Amino acid sequence: MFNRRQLLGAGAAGAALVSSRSWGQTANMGLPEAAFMDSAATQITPRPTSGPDYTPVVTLNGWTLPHRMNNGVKEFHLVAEPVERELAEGMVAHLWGYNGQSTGPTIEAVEGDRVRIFVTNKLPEHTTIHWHGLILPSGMDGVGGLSHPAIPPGKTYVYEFDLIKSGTFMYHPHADEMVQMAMGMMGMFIVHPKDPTFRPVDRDFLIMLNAFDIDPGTYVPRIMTMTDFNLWTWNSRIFPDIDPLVVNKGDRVRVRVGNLTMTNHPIHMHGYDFKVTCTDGGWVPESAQWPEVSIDIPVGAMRAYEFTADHLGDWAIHCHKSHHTMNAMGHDVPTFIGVNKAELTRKIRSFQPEYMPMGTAGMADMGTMEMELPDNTVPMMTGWGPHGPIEMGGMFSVVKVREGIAPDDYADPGWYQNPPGEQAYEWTGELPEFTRVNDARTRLTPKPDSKG
Ligand SMILES: [Cu+2]
Repeated sequence: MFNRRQLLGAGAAGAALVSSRSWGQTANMGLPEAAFMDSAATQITPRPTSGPDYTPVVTLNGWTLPHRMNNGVKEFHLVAEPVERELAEGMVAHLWGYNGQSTGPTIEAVEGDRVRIFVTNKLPEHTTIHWHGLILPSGMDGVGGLSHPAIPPGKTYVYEFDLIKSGTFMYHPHADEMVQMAMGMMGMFIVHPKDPTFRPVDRDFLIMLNAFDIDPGTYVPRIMTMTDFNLWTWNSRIFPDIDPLVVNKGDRVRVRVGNLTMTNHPIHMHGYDFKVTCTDGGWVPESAQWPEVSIDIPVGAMRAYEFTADHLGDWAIHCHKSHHTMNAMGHDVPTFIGVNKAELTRKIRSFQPEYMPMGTAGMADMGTMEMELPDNTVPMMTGWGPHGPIEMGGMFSVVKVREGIAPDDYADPGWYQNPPGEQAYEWTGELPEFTRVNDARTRLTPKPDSKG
């Protein structure tokens, strides 16, 4: 029987049912159904009703691939194909992905399972899937030409292996890899522990770090870009449209972050300290864990960290490289801070009356500006909070810790109301005269007795 439990999932930001397509029924009789997702909304997977208990992962703006049981083997069907992915409202990218989306659906199984994964290639060129971090037979490793012949367009290959260890793994092509990964082909592979008492959590979030270089007004990523990407994404999604991480106070929370970009990302979460509990190599023993507030996710690696959600609030979670929390920005813009543009502005306005000088006092005005943008792009810095513009983009979201959130409820609870006395406020009393040292050579902190 086809296991439909995941098909009932309702998203945090609206429900989109998994639909299915048939792929040449005569030729592919006996293949598991290839589920298809047409929405970028987070799909919540219900808890398992048979087998070992585990908390299903929540892939932000993603979904878990349904499977069926066939004589004790868990069967999945991935379809590599061109997809249209909404990176944010107002911006769609033409990517390559799996089963209708980039990133591909999350595969979830349990330690000890045997899995059989059918991979149908609907791309215009050959592909493979490498199962990053999984311990498996050499011929199942998915390196085109090395492990097995690459899968030609229109063909289906079968991968089959035992899941001998639990943890967080990834999948991606290992054939024309540079192009296919730049086009968005990647996903996560979660193996839950067979023992439900091994490091259980109440909430388990999943973020795949990826990146695209898409010129404003265009749809297809520039595949030759190596470092100057202009869209830094989580699960092929950018702020302000990455879903929040909704948590009930007191929950034990795990966040698993994989990095298949070409640079490292220090993921910083406010309000908490936490410890790395797992890498794509396996679980970190408790004696080897140390506290952090930013965790660097190396290229081609995964880090999972855990914390207990004791602190109520809206807590930013973001990459600490400040260029990675911007959208669609150019890197060749000159710096104008401190430049007097009055004369220049007067001259330009004589033939272009609506000209606006920008950047002379920083770039914060970009966060509120309503500039005319080309089709199919998003502002560089954007997003509104309860107290004004957030001035972020790219790899940014919010951890929302509240009281009274029901188990498995991930609906956005809105903005946090700071209790009285717990919010920074304006000083409205007298301001003292500021003493400044005028000597340009000695602009150091003045001694208490020095006079300007
Ligand atoms: Cu980053």
